Amino acid sequence: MSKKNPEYDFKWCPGCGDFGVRRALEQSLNKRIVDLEEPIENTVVVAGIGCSGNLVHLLEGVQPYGIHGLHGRSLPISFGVKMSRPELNVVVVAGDGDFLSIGMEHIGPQAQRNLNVCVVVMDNAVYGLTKGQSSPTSDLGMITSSTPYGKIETGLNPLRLYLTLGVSFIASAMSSKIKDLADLIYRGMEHPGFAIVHVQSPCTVYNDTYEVLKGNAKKGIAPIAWNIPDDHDVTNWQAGVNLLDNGGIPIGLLYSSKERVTLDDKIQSEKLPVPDMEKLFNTYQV
Ligand SMILES: Cc1ncc(C[n+]2csc(CCOP(=O)(O)OP(=O)(O)O)c2C)c(N)n1
Ligand code: SF4
Repeated sequence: MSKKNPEYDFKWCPGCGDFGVRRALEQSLNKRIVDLEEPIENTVVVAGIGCSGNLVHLLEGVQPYGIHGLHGRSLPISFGVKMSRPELNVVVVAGDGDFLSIGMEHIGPQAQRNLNVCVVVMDNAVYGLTKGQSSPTSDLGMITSSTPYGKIETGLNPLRLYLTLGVSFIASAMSSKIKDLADLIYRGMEHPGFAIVHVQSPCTVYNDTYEVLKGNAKKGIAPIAWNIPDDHDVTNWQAGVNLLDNGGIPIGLLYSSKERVTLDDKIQSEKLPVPDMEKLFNTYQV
């Protein structure tokens, strides 16, 4: 399982932001091996379906375990892994369509449980794999293959959503800033509880946002991404909300709270009994 599948020949398009996310994840996993002396087999990467989810097959170097599951169901699968093997380091990789559209219903419950996994969302504001349909994070009026007259819904702000749902670690990053992204993913994996690292990862075929994100002085385009100031209090939920009111895309650690107990710890401390499966089966069989 922790070997590459030679028959899976998917390739990302040149310039796809997901290349940077892959490199950053590899760096953060390698850092765990060195710093924590943790074998790579202790990590499981659970992937959704999309160009983004294909990352699980494209990791280079040492191979963690990987599960390429169902579209929108990366969180329930990671929940299952964590419940059976709580000691594992579980990383979810998903696209904005996968995580915020069909998979949206799972974010709230896992945030409430404070499931101890780290989610890396690759946001390109389209459905890349299925040829560029609009996604929840596509902007109002955006022309895509599914919105030829312009998208009629406003674009979702995922960072505001995560704060509202009670996610206990929220970071925002760009795929092109690999070192910073690797650091945030590392911290997300270290965080005791539900961590999301939301990455701007442009799709060079259907929605190339590199210039919009970084700006272009020669063309008079101001960047929409800006760095979260060093003095931002990451433990202050309201400060996080206020920061988002500035608009654009803040980059860095937005919120981190270790106050709430994680689901794994809760189960351990309450010493929940293992269910008597035979009794359950006899009770519920028809
Ligand atoms: C249940 C189900 N519905 C729809 C699909 C088709 N499908 C595959 S990937 C995808 C969207 C991918 O978009 P996103 O999650 O944003 O990832 P990206 O390809 O942009 O990285 C869809 C709709 C599917 N595989 N399974
Ligand atoms: S279609 Fe877009 S998201 Fe998919 S691999 Fe190509 S550039 Fe990347």
